[in-house]
Amino acid sequence: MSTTTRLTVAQALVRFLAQQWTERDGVEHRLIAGCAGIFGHGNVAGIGQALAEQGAGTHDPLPYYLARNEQAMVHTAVGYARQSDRLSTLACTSSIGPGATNMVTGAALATINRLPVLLLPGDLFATRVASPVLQELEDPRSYDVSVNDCLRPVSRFWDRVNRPEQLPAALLGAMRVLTDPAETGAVTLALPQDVQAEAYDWPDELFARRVWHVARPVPEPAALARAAELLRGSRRPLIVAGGGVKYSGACAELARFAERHGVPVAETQAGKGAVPYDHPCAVGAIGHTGTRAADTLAREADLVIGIGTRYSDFTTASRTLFRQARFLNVNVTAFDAAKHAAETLVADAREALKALDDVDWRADPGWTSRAAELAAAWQAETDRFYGGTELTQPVVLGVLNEVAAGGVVVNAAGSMPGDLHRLWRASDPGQYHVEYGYSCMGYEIAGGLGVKLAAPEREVFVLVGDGSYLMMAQEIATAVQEGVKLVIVLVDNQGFASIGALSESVGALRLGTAYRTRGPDGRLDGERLPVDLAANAASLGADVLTAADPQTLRAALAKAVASPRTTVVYVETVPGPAPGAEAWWDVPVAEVSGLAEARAAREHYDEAKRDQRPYL
Ligand SMILES: Cc1ncc(C[n+]2csc(CCOP(=O)(O)OP(=O)(O)O)c2C)c(N)n1
Ligand SMILES: [Mg+2]
Repeated sequence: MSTTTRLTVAQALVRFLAQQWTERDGVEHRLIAGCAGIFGHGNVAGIGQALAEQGAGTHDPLPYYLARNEQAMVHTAVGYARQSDRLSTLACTSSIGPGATNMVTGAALATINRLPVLLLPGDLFATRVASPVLQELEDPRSYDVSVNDCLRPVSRFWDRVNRPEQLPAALLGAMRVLTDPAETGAVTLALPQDVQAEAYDWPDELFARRVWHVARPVPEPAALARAAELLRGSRRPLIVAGGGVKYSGACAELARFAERHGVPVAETQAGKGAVPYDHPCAVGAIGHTGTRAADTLAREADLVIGIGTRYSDFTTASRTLFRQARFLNVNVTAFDAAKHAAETLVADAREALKALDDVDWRADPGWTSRAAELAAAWQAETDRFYGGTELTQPVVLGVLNEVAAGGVVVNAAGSMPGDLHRLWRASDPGQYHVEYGYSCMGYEIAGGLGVKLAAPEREVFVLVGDGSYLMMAQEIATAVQEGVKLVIVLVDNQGFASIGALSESVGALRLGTAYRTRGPDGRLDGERLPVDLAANAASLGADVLTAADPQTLRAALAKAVASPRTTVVYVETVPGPAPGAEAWWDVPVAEVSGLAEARAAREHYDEAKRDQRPYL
């Protein structure tokens, strides 16, 4: 006879989440390892009460992490999920209204990067008994709308639990999408505040331990035969390794396949580290932020084997990079596999690589050796950038690369992702964590916190620009609260170096890209701002060290590594040599303008655009 337990909807939800596991290759992980949140009306009396009641503080089945900003807490969940190869993540609970809409950016970031996060925004009364409540958006056309509907287009699964009876199906639907490699992303369960507190007799099966098998779909035999034929016809193949290689745990299979068949391996931002930087087939970063080695090969390749990549415009150099190639795409998601009119293998990356390994075929030996020569030349160039005597950004990365061996580097926006993509030397796949699907300023510290929670045994180095830091530094307080140690390298160049350079190149005169007071001519080109970011970091509870040259930077980083406390190493960089773009990026320029700079930029733009292809 089935038994029941009487609990509130929120209590049932918390008890259910603590019992969810993933399994892949026989290894199990907690699917929801904890719950980040900020309480207010809409979640304090429901989920807040349920979390308080569940257990004994830090040993709670679903530990609670108090965050400082709802967007940031979703970044933390994303960092956690990515470092866990999507097998484990965090839930995020918010109050209604601004708490919920603050999560929209984090949700978009998760969905774009194909990373699982579970969002639990509070919602209006299902009974509407007291409408309009504080923070309610009223829509005169329909009472069935709340701000949580903003989360629909950025979620891969979205549901509103208007009655207790709806909870079990909503939960199962949510877990299915979180654990499906092809569908995963942000998952939202909007929870009306009155329903959260409502009691119901739940069947006890709801709280049984449940293991979600994370699938490794195998390639269809006919598709495999077509792929094999393409391989056998190729003399100059190039692999483009994306994040899917890492999430599938296919890095060893990729390295073996590349060696056996003599195929150079280029990497996207999400795929960087899939093969060690000094692997004989590694040619490094590809695309607009690519190495000369990879981008040269991309232009000459006759076959591009995309594995676990979504082919963003940075990867394809806005569809100007691959000039002679056909595409063979291996992807667990049919949507991505089909891009660029490719021959498709809709499959798990590891399974597909194992199957393709049996094809009796090799790239032209001249092509393989040329790739190795180009890669060696790029390594020599990296040494030159790393070896400067002044604190330019590449020199900062060089010193950090030396100190950070075995650690994880975290970054997201500004000029650093490009420099990191081209120059960073990663020896294992977990060492490189640059969020470049959404490239969201403010991800760095919050995301780094999630990385460290997921991989406490690793040193986590957060690289953050002054612009990103000013947008979202407050999670330093959360790291201090949790005793979670981060090494944060704060790179101050007085504004938006990246967008400043882009602005100049499109004839926009660097408007609004330097941090300066309003000057005599009415433009933002006056005095340097008297903002002290090092003091700001100290005020949030971090230890702060300052570096003025490569030697003091090395010493400060060593001290930060030795310390058990979250430490910010503050660095003011100087402009200096940095690797330039080897391939284009399409940013449209004004077609008419009174500015000579804009007219010149448009001429360049029109010329570059001629190389753009539809990839049919
Ligand atoms: C949330 C968000 N807003 C705007 C942008 C556009 N953007 C990209 S980089 C950048 C400037 C970043 O400045 P900083 O962190 O100081 O890095 P720097 O460019 O100086 O290296 C801006 C405004 C963005 N990526 N994310
Ligand atoms: Mg800056």
